[in-house]
Amino acid sequence: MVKILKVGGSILTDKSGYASPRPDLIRQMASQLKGFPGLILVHGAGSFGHAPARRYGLPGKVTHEGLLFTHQSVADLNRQILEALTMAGARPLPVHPLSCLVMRDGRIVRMMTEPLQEMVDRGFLPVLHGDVAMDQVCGAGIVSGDQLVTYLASAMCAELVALGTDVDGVLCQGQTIPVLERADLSGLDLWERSADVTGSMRGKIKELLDLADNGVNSRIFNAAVPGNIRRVLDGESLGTLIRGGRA
Ligand code: IP8
Repeated sequence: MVKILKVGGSILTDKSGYASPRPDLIRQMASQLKGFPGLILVHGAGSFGHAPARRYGLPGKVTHEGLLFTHQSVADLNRQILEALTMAGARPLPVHPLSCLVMRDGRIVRMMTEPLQEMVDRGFLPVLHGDVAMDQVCGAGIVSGDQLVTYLASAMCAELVALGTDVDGVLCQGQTIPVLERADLSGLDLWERSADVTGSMRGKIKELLDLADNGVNSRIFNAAVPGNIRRVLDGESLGTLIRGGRA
């Protein structure tokens, strides 16, 4: 059983810039991740992924330059995050989705999870990220951190799934909704900050409701607040619980 944490690119990078890290927030995250056995970390791509993807017409347009440059850019963010995690004593190892999964029509159909399990079993922290990926139908596309989380949560029977964003959870009319089930969705006027190439809050909720349908609940919380990442990994009920239920 593993715990899966995703921290969004809107926290770790400045999305109004181009490949702009936020070193203080990267360090703040890293300082909370020492000493959690069984943890897998996925981080968003932020301005290291969405800006180059848009520039090269991804997803949709498949060029060598677009794939290579976008991958190298998100791998650079991953390298900076690994550096901070190493400094914090969290024993991280990088895992690049481009090299270990394949998609069909934008959805992961196969991913090699054995290396992740071995890393976790030996007390290391695997660190994945939103990436470009090969696709058996489209040639190539983008795999979001959110999709990685839901795939891994099902494939590796996660006991805890938490997605850290820069807002307090799923917001409706300025209020955080404590619990969200599929049946609640149609009546809600959800708050959305920005649409990026992988779909933002709406995309996240869709992924997590599908996961809840498969019996795995998850939580969306504010990972920018100091200490919240530790609290959520310790099992505190922060933000919004995305739950399987009535639908
Ligand atoms: O930030 C997107 O990943 P996300 C990955 O987790 C790219 O949605 C390359 C834009």
